[in-house]
Amino acid sequence: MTETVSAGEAAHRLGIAVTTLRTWDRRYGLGPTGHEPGRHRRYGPTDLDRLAEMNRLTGQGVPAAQAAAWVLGQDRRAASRAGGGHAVAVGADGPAVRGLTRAALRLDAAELQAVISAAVAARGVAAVWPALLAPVLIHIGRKQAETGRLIEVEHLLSGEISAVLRTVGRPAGPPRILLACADEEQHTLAFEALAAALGEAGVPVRVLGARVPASALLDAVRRTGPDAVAVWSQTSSTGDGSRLRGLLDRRPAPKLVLAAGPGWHTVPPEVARPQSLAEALTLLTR
Ligand code: B12
Repeated sequence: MTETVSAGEAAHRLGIAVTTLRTWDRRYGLGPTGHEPGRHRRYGPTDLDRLAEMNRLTGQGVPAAQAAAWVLGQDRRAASRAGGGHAVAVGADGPAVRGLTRAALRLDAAELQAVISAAVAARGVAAVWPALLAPVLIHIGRKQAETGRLIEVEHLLSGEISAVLRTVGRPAGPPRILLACADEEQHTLAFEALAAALGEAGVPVRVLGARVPASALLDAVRRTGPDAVAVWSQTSSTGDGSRLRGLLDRRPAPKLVLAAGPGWHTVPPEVARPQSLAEALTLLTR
């Protein structure tokens, strides 16, 4: 059976007053769906999602009437898409992940930009990447693999994420950390997030970006002498760990070499293998 909660519990979960909840119901029709007159109002998961969206929008300064119209309109858009459109199961992930996934599927660039920049401004990249951005990318990637479609969604979403991550300030000072994607690796977002999170932590970093041949990476290491080098591989075709050997063999070798991302295989044992943004941050800021 679907779990439903009382108005008091719903308000508590959203961090708003019960009176606000009742006002939204009375004025804008944002009450529990399927409510029978004379019975207590019980809010289900969809109702809570709608209210969370309403709360988020009003929290960003959108007038309540406009926010309600948007939330209710989104419901209608979702209903009209059912059957013909794309639905992505977001499982246990919360309403924020669902909302952003839907905005991506609608190719709603303005909404993507607004939501991602508000989230990053409020909570920082180190929190928003694992809680919101990575789950949305993973859902969309899964759906893309199932359908063979949605490449346009991946491109738009990636572009909007990159644009927001680039707005995070980079601290001054000589970078002691070098980040690069492996040769032929075009998936850059995780390292864009890592660079931004390091920036938030006040750590200067040099980022070489996508598709860095092993010889170019070695040249950059020779020229800049970083303490730590991290290389990202998303797919196994770019994750031949033996190519990291050159970094370990050069003298002086960087104190720390990281192979990050799910693509890596046959990685030399001296190389660290962080499994998350948080773990990479800990290793690099130690
Ligand atoms: C966005 C995206 C793109 C964008 C990239 C834009 C950019 N600037 O980065 C574009 C459109 C360019 C693209 C291109 C391609 N992509 Co693509 N893409 C993705 C997508 C949706 C997200 C990539 C990403 O940022 N991942 C990073 C995080 C969000 O995901 P994750 O690695 O799975 O996260 C896990 C860990 O890595 C860890 N983690 C998460 N964040 C971080 C951060 C750090 C620092 C660390 C250490 C760990 C960590 O936690 C997660 C759970 O374990 C993925 C789906 C996916 N699951 O990744 C497909 C995906 C990676 N792409 C895929 C493919 C096939 C391609 C293409 C070959 C063709 C295509 N179908 O699009 C091309 C070629 C790219 C190339 N040669 O490099 C496949 C790879 C399949 C495979 N296993 O080989 C995936 C998995 C989607 C799918 N169809 O199944 N892609």
